[in-house]
Amino acid sequence: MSVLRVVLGDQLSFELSALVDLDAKRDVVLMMEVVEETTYVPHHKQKIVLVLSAMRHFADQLHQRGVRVDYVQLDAPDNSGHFTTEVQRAVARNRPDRLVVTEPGEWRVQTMIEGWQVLTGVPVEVRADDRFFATRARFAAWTQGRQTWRMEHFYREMRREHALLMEGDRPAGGQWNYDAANRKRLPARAVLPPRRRFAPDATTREVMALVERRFGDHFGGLEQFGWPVTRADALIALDDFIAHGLANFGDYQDAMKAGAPFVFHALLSPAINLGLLSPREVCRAAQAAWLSKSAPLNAVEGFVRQILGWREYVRGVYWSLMPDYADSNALQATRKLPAFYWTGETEMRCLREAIGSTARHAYSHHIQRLMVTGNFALLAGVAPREIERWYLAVYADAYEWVEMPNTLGMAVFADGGQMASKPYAASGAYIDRMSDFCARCAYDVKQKTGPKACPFNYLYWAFLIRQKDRLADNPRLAMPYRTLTAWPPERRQAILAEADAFLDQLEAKDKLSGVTY
Ligand code: FAD
Ligand code: DLZ
Ligand code: SF4
Repeated sequence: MSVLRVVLGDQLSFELSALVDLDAKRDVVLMMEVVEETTYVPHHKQKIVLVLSAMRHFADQLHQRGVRVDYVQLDAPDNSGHFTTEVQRAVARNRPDRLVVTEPGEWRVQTMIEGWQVLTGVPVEVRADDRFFATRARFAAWTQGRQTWRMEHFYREMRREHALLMEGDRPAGGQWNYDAANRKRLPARAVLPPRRRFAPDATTREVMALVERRFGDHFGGLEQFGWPVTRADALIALDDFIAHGLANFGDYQDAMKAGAPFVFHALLSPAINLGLLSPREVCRAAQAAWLSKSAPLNAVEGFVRQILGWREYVRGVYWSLMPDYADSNALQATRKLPAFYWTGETEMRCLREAIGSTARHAYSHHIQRLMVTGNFALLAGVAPREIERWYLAVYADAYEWVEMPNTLGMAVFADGGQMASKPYAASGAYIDRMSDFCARCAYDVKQKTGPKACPFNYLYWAFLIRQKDRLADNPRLAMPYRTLTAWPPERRQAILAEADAFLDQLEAKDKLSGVTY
């Protein structure tokens, strides 16, 4: 009985459910580099290099363990370019009795796998992805009978279930959540830790050349590539973060600083999402740092919440609500994505910084994604699908199961409140409070209207005015709507006109420049 075990590009874990009962004498592992995956969105060049290089290293390590790997390289002469046709070809080559695969991270790929049995004539077994703390079924059970699916409630169950940061049945330190302590602005003289980056080895350099040759017109640069592409390097990156970043992670989690895109963040999502690190070992390493008193509880709880809470929760939301979720547009937003998301050419310094680090590193941290690029798309009324495809393309850690709920649910409120209790809409004052961007911006964050006024200011109020029918009843927005009601109608009209003029001018400029992807 020989089994063909399919390992997808983000399933690079030796403990993968599709590999647990592998028989090295009889079985074959199939790995496929296919152009369909490298181009279904115009991925940042670093993301393609990361995935392909990590796949090649993983295949080498399987070889070293005596496993037979049928590896299809992107430039192989007969490569058909699609998962399904490559699986058909591999079945013809290897003549297996069965196919085994771990459930994929994207709906799109799941629908492909559903066709494999009929197309190949070989039985296909799809196994749960037990690298996550919660299976899809566990999340679905949690949603039963609940009107709202708040992350915090799910997170508490996960803490209990996985005994992380617990003292018996009580949360460590007596509180479940220390978020209130985690919103400090970075002091001007704060010393940021140097970050452990990894120089490309021969395999990565080979993939870089391939990517420049085949995808040279894709977004972003390769010069700063420093992501770990093996488990060994990913473990070094984890140790480095625990030793030098974690202690301050909590305090400065929301802080932004020009020229310092990483602040105290972990930079671990690319490795975790590929499978090089397990979320369990990352959370345990953080807990151990707290137990050994090398990091305070507000930092460790804040960090564990991102992984045990948010990461698991967004995956649950994705699989519970797909495929309809992808078309969510509760706020009826229709604008095209401004071209500066691809070029970084804007006078708005906060956006220039966030998009610049995205281009250089295929990374920006959560608050830059949520409160700068996401907030602008929300306030400008960019069509959810446009901004969603952008996030999926530009970040090294982006896969639909995690990116889509973060974008549609958190950043642009396209799901109408399934995830967030209110839109994360903010004026320039928030960005000014949490960063040093505004001090040297062409716009003035203190001015509310006029040619020098920070666009986030009038866009924020125009957004609330336009969305009044949908949002005014939200108790968490009672205060700004009370403010708006007190304004004379002419003031509201003037704000709307100014916001429209700004956005129309942006659109007109984009039409002239013709930048598209
Ligand atoms: P840290 O801030 O140090 O956090 C530690 C870990 O927690 C991360 O490595 C990640 O595994 C997890 N985490 C933190 N926040 C989230 C979250 N909201 N959802 C899921 N996991 C989280 N994350 C992705 O992994 N892939 C994406 O495609 C992605 N797209 C996003 C799009 C938008 C619009 C927003 C607002 C957020 C998105 N995130 C995404 C979540 C978050 O921004 C990244 O996980 C984080 O910035 C990764 O950097 P880090 O490893 O330094 O994380
Ligand atoms: C992201 C990506 C890229 C760029 N290329 C490949 C590839 O050539 N082969 C592969 O197996 N996986 C790739 N991936 C990751 C897949 O897109 C990912 O496995 C699916 O989106 C399912 O989550
Ligand atoms: Fe961004 Fe406005 Fe600050 Fe400029 S002034 S950096 S546009 S928030």
